[in-house]
Amino acid sequence: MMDGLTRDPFREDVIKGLGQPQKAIPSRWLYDEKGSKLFDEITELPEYYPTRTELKILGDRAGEMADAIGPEAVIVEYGAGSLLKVRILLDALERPAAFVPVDISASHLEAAADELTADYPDLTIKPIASDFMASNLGESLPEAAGRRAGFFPGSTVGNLLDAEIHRFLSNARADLGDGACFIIGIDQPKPPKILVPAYDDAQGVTAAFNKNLLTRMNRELDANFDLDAFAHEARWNQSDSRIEMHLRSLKPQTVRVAGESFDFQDGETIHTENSRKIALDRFAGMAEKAGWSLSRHWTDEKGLFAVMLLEAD
Ligand code: AVI
Repeated sequence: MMDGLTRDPFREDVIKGLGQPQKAIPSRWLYDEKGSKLFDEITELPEYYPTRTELKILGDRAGEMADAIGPEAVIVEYGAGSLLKVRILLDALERPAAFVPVDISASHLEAAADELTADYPDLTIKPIASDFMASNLGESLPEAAGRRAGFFPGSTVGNLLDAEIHRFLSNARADLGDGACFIIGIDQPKPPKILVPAYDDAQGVTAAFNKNLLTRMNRELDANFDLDAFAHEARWNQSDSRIEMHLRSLKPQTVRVAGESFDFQDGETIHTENSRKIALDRFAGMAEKAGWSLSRHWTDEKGLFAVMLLEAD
């Protein structure tokens, strides 16, 4: 519970978001401890193809990625999540000099660093506890003979807005410096008959992940959401090339959150996440504006997912 003087960004985002004509809460609030566990479960679902497809691309093509990056590189992983992915890259690289995981959770980072140290005794590991959207990492990065390579797998870039992608890529360009490259995994546009089940699975794990936001508001913001009065919804928005997650009110109702009241009509939704599927040419344009060129990409047989290589201009 926050005192009246401490800023609570969760409360601020929720109160502002529920006051908009289309109620919306930024997707980063989906990831409390329970939410992060549920997301891990999602990555193993039969319908959720992105994680296993990206892992397969990395497994098959890490040698080519390592050749493109070159020897004695400093690898900077943004939002360092699954170490599984960076290990595939590290194993293929020639004498990687340093690994810099950047993550907001200090405890997550510590555990990650400990695990890696045991397996890569010659690698300098320098965790940075920071929001991956923050800038000014440059001075904290270790020096090395090779170049700096950003690594941002998982298609998390698809959860950001245009302006956020621009800020993120521009910051990374400034931090990684001239001569850097950047490896980014991005889910690709495809028919809704594949996309919708990936975000509305038969076992209901994605529904639980989405509804956990209501539980979190009940717990942390003294809200009184009735979980049975909202339904999970995954919608394909063709014009914006994105899957949207919503929580749909199943009846007219009033909910109290952090001392304020919010009315819901029957069928009204809270928009909780965008998962954009950004095609190669579109992403190339975004990268260009932030000082990067798309130099090549690797994909799977069906073109479901793409791992892109950007080079600093
Ligand atoms: C983390 N992110 C890339 C996931 C995605 O596919 O957009 C989050 C997610 N939401 C529902 N399922 C998975």
